[in-house]
Amino acid sequence: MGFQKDFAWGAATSAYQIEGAAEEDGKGRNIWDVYTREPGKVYEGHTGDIACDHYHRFREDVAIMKEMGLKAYRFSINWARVLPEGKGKVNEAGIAFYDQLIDALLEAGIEPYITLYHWELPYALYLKGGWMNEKIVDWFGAYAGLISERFSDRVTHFFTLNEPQCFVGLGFLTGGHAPGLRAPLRDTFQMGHNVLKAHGRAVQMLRLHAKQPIEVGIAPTGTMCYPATDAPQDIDAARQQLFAVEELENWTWGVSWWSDPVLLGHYPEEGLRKYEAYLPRITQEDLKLISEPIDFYGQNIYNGKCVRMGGDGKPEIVKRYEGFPKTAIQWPVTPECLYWGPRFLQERYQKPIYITENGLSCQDSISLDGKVHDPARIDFLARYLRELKRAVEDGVDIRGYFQWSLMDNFEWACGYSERFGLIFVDYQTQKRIWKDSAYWYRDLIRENGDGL
Ligand code: IFM
Repeated sequence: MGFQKDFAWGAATSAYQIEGAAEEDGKGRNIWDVYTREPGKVYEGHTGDIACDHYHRFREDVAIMKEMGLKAYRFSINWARVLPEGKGKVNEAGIAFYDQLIDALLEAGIEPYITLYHWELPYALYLKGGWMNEKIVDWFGAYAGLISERFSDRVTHFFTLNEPQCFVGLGFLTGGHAPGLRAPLRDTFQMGHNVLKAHGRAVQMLRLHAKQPIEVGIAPTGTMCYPATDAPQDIDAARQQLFAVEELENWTWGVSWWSDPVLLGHYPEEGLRKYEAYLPRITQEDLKLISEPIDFYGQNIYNGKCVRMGGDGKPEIVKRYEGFPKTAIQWPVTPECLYWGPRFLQERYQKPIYITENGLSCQDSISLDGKVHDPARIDFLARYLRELKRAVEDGVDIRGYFQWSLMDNFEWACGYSERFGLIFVDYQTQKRIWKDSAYWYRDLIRENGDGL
């Protein structure tokens, strides 16, 4: 037994990271359009103004996906491209772009998976307080309604938010991402709560405007945990550690603080105690909205911590040995996280799972032979996907896997210095070159992962 026949082998991208066309056809600005212009914020002053020029080259990109044999493609809508002010007047040219993209995907036999929010907060809404303003629950809801209204005749899978951990944490707590604030803790908790309420409202609005039955989920991130040994106490320690809440200064990075309210209808007790002094008023009505039922659970998984049960009966993180393998962006290579992560998440949340992102950045370049050789990516993916397959074989209901990323793109504060793609993008010419890993992934999809 291996991956199910209709397993969604996919790749993912996000709007700001690939689209470019930052000021075309009536698009409004978002916080990244503005942030990237501030000196010193992004590596060598890079911006997403052009990025992979996907806005103009999407047909070529869909042709690549088709050749790769992708079954599914996860992309985000650039909120200010369809609603330049974030609300109110619709930009039909923006809608037309996504209409064409969706049609091209369907024609190529690729299932579109839409993410509503992959960090593209319209600047006009930011000026009104953005995630701090409770009205964003309705703004995001209206936006979700519009997307459903226009696209759900052809698209049946939607994710509300990508990685609230990052866009609240990096954007508003540590300030390394747009809009680059270090807001007081109390404000960040308020924001987090608004974010979750906005998710709930979006779920309602997606369904309300749907033209056919749709499936809705969320795509958070987090560092997974895996046990040091197969001993039950280490497994239990890893599970406990995965769902523990973080220390106050890192609070956004936890898994349970975001996912428990969505899936279980309450914030974790441990967090309510630890963060008490900073929390906003949380009502039963809020929790009901936040836990509006969803159909599946997405999780972005890149790495994990090795955990064992300590002598004091508390989970203990095992120190990595010197020279532990890591990717170009310095993230540890820990394939086990793709077995234990989905397993623990499904135990707790009881939903089908999609791995909504997984991948790595490498020091890719064009070799003398004109090709891009990336053995490290192939090795990484093979190791990780073997673990995912093991999870499937042990009964974890995993419906799909989205490799991050289809092509090299704008890696936020790192600009174009990190390459996460299966497809190499030469930013001087916008030429797309298949990396060896893209061929490898194509072959893997053809055999439905059997050879892993
Ligand atoms: O590029 C990002 C993506 O936008 C969100 N998840 C992690 C990726 C790699 O850093």
